Amino acid sequence: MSNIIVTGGAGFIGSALVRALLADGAGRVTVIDNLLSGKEANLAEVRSRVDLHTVDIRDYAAIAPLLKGAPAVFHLAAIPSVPRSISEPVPSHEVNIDGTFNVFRAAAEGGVGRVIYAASSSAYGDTEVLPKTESMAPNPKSPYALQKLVGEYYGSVYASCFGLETIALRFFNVFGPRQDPSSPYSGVLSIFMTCLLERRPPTLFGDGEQSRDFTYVEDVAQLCIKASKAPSAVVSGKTYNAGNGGRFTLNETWRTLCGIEGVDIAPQYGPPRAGDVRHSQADTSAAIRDLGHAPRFTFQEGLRRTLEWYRHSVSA
Ligand code: UD2
Repeated sequence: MSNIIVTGGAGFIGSALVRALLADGAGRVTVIDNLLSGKEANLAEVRSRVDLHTVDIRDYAAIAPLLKGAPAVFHLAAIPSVPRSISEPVPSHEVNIDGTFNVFRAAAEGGVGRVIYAASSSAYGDTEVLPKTESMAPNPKSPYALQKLVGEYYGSVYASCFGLETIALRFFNVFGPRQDPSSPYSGVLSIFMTCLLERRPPTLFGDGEQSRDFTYVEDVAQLCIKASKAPSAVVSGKTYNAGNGGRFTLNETWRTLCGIEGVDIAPQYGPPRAGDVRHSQADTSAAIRDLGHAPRFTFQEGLRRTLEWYRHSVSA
């Protein structure tokens, strides 16, 4: 039986994609996840329709038989986080580069239909012009950014040299329900959510005027599915921005959240973070044109939904 595969499918974004695939008509989905940061609980409502394999993408012999003959592999497994790639460069490199190579190699050798690769907006680094378009030269500022870019290049080369259909989507600061707030490497919005609900000030690294194109997780999941269906002649071997197209500073984001909650809590400020990109905003026109990208959630609506999820789901 050949199933659609999601690596990292027990993670915050991966599990949203699994739910979206099942809603889109996939009978079953196979998840490959080492449960390092993913959680089986993220798949609770759909667990009976998911084949979960607790294996690590660093283990080629374990993943190759699972990928064999799959119509599509969504490769989301990774060790994310810019600061984590600086404090723990070895596992970050091994998973994000060696593990990603294993996925492309196993997909090519196993006759996979298409690999949809989760790339990162961090590949751009600091650009002089906003929004950031795919034709700009990448300029990675951290090990994580470089690793994710290498995965894009591998995807492109697997398309041109090995005849594997591939597509890379540069995710732009994805947020939403199930993003784990408990690690020092957690995404900033998951940290904001818990601070707000506990009435604590967040710590903003630097002046808080850095900006991000925060993208709601369900919009990213839908774009992944569209990327799996777009015509190969148009998209294979290419990279597309997977963002919302907006841009909000951390200061204004915290103020917006305080406004939604009806509280007034001044943030604290700390030193700037190494490897941090200053501003990030996606030009989404290529994804709209070639993939039919159509984000449904405004930033404010995404914030409201996410906050409600944390209010009801996170006790600590
Ligand atoms: C990068 C990528 C993003 C994704 C992600 C995966 C960019 C622009 N974005 O996200 O697309 O691949 O990596 O990890 O490179 N911050 C605080 N206080 C905190 C935590 C964070 O001020 O407690 C700041 C942080 O310094 C940064 C912003 O919030 O300026 C966002 O940080 P993040 O770790 O949520 O995500 P980022 O932008 O590194």
